[in-house]
Amino acid sequence: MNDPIIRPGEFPTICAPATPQAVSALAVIRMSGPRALEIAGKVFRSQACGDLTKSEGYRTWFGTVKGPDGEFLDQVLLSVFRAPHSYTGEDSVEFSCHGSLYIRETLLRVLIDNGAVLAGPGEFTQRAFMNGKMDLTQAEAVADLIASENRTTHKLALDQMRGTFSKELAELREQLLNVASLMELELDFAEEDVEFANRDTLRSLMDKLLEHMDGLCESFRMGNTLKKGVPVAIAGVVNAGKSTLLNALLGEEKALVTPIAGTTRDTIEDVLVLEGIPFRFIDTAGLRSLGEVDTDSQQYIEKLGVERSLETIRMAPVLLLVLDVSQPETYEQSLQLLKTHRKEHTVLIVNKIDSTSNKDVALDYVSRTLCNMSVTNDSKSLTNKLSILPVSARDKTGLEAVKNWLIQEIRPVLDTYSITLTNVRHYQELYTAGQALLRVREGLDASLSTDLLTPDLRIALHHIGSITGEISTEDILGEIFSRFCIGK
Ligand SMILES: Nc1nc2c(ncn2[C@@H]2O[C@H](COP(=O)(O)OP(=O)(O)OP(=O)(O)O)[C@@H](O)[C@H]2O)c(=O)[nH]1
Ligand SMILES: [Mg+2]
Repeated sequence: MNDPIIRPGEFPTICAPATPQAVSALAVIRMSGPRALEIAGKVFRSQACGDLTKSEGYRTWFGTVKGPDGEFLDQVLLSVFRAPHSYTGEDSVEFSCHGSLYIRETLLRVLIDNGAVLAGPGEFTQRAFMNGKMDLTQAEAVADLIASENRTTHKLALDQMRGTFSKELAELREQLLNVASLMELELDFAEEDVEFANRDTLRSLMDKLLEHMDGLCESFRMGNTLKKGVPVAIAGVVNAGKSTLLNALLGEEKALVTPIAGTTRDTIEDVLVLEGIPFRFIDTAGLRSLGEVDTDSQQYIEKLGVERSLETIRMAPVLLLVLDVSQPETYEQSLQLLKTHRKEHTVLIVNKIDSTSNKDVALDYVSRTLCNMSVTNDSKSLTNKLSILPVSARDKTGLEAVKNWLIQEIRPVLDTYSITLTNVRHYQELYTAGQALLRVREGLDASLSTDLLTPDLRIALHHIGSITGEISTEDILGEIFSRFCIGK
């Protein structure tokens, strides 16, 4: 009865668990391929359904499945999908059985005994790609969707899965193809020295394409930032309470806190998701001028920490500048940092507000110091649109205002990026294509002949095509789908 042999010329029928390998109320086992209904029909019995191979698609049947010796194994629900209206584009079934490890493994074994093979990682999605149900970027987005942990990464994956990015690429490719075919035509008529592609039109088209690709590559930086969390540097002079603020925001004792100035040496970071936006808070070493120090002294370590802090502040788009309200003598030094390190998104955190008897007076004093500095420095931008938030990191007051400020600052920025390139492979391909186009653009300026321009055009086309999978090699496919989990 057993029929493990794959029929010649046929894609094997694959099966795999789609739910995790753990005891649960229910488990799902899926099977896809030309023989999915036939194999399922051998192990599944249902009075209502009768011959499963004749079942229409989008139907769910209640019935039983049997074990290797024909014994009753479980009661299940079996969903039927008929090609091409299934995830993979092939005939597919999904068994919802009880989530015992024994039932799951036995059911899989019976399916394999009857001719199915165990799927590799991502093989269902690979089939969907092969059958034209989605292009490569969409298939990759499925893996991102499964891995998404918050609303932002979920939205990025969904946008990509809906094909927004693919559509944009397809347009790019189409325009390039038009140019390339005209130039290839010129090659065919090389003897006659004709110009089918007007060089001025070509030049402006190249400029447009390059600008477009630049924008996409730029959005990779943004997309990547989003995946890892928007970097938020917590900076200020020593002892201002930066580490206490980090701990209070994260709700855990992540960084060491002591009354000793210069406690934090290395940057310490962790991600916190606020209303779906991942923020990566980075606590830095307190900034103070250490001058010349011996390389074998303790101070040297602190100096290295300070250098690292400055680098972090430079890279992060958001700055929480922490000021210790109980130390007015540090105000100027703290506020000087606004001059040197102000970001587009900066907030002044007036910390240790618990230590003042009159909060309003203290805040007013900070504001006045800031205004005075602005006047003396002739730099009105210091106070311009700067939010000042009173906080007690120790008592955990004022934190909601800090979180709200972050959300209000960053959400509009994220909303402007509707199409975001987040995948490093896409970025590499686009970048290489862009480099090739740049060479074509330079070649046009140098009035290079068509036969010298076309190779780079072909390279650009090849790389754009390999993003969506129009041009794909086995190696690329193997690498992409191996990152999936089994059963997807
Ligand atoms: N009263 C009061 N004390 C605070 C507050 N926040 C921090 N402190 C105290 O200030 C001291 C320094 O706190 P840290 O969080 O280590 O300061 P830091 O800015 O990280 O210091 P460095 O890493 O040395 O630059 C500790 O004794 C904290 O308990 C606060 O809101 N109120
Ligand atoms: Mg610290």
